[in-house]
Amino acid sequence: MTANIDRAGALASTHCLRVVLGDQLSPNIAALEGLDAARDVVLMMEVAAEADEVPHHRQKLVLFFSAMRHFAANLRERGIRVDYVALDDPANTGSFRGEVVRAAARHRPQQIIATFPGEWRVAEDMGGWQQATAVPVEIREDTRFLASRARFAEHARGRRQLRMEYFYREMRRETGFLMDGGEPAGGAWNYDAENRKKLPRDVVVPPAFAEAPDAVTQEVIALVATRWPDRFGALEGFGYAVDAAGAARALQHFLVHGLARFGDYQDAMKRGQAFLFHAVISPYLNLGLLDPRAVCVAVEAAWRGGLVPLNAAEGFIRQILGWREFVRGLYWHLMPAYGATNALGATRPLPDFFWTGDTDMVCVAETVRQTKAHAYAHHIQRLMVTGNFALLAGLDPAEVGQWYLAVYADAIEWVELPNTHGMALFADGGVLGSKPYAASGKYIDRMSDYCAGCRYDVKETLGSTACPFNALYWNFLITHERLLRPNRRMGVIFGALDRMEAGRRAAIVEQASTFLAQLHP
Ligand code: DLZ
Ligand code: SF4
Repeated sequence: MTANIDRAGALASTHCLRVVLGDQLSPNIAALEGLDAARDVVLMMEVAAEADEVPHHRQKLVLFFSAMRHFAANLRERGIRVDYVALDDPANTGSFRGEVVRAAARHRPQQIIATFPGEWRVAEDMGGWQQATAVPVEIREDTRFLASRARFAEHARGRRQLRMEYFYREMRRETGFLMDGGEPAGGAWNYDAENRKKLPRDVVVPPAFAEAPDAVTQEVIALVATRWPDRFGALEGFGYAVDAAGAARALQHFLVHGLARFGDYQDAMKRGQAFLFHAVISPYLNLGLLDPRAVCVAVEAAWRGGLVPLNAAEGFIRQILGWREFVRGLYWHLMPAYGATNALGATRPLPDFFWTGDTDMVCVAETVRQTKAHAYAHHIQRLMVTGNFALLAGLDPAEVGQWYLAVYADAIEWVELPNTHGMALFADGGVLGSKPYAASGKYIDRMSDYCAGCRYDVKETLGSTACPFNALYWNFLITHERLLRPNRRMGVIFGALDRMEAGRRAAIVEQASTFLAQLHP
């Protein structure tokens, strides 16, 4: 694929160069507002520096590049000139900065217009484009979020702690989603307590959404296979939608097949079932193929139309209107200091099995297997299996963050970092969550069918067949006792630790340290 503009004709005539990044694939993206099709050019660039920033899963690379190519084709169909720099263009410098400079020289625009990006690192880079090109650069606020960065700052002002629940209620009031007059629909703001059911043994799981790759996607798959032959992540079975129409079909599939039971079973895990009742629309939301407002409208309509129960609609809208907006606001409010925190002083390197899946712990092996196969795992697998393991084992938050950013198709740093660094690892010391999400094997056993097929015994804490999560869990509490004991929400658990006999406590510490020592043979 080559840049298909008339270069000679473009010289001296371009009014604005409008930059659209890989996660800005929305027709209403701010940088395109006021576009003059006769004089403006849209710049899109596939660059190696972004593909290699972390070892992104190969399906994620395919998703980004194919979705970018479809977006460009769509703009062209609408008569808009697009200068598209493909990854294998021999002149490609491999970086945003290099490509913006080259494009400025090609088109000699009077102005460059971009939309504020989704990563601190890219925002810093963008801040240097004006100097590098000697062309005025306008960076517009990303209006696709329901709360602007300024709106979040207003929420955060004067608060000692930031909690999703209060922000979420403000957003419900402001947007009117699931509101009946001034009151929350059904009388309660949050039905989380009804979101934690275990799957019945005979549950019938709906068919997974998948679309066969079209010619454009097939070309990108071949490109990625050639360029990254050994990178993490299967290419076979790529089934993501790659444009807005496909993303709309994915949403429809979820509304029909998943949503009604999503509320009940959103925390459940089942071997061999990656998707269960989950929507798997986060990649589309985060690339811009789906609009969060439109998703909330559709989900609320399904409830008001009597198609799904309130706990399903509320649980889903809370993820979009509450959690997604909250973590994005928090990211921009606290970066760059936020990413550098390490409140628990965790320094252990990431074990190889995060990449290979080669471990006897079935819960971890299964989560990594699914991640490799689909560039996807659901929130409880990310939080309570791999995340919980990383927390309990004291894995270095920076390494863990890079892993999450690399392996999930929906991971852009604004969403990945707070979820990993704050929620899963407590590396922020409690800015985002009131206590660490630490759990023993018992939690995993309650929410999944993993333990039944595991060589470890989830009921045992000591001995060679004991579930590693159990000793690691108590060892974690013992290790961080000084920091965590004052937390009133941990009172019950420290009470249990206090009642533990000294000999057992010592044996648990020994068991955990033996296990940790063999993580890096
Ligand atoms: C994740 C990603 C990848 C793999 N490749 C590109 C790319 O080639 N071009 C692009 O514009 N964006 C890419 N992205 C997304 C960026 O790394 C980054 O997350 C966003 O630009 C932040 O807004
Ligand atoms: Fe995971 Fe422990 Fe259950 Fe095995 S027994 S699947 S290691 S929680």
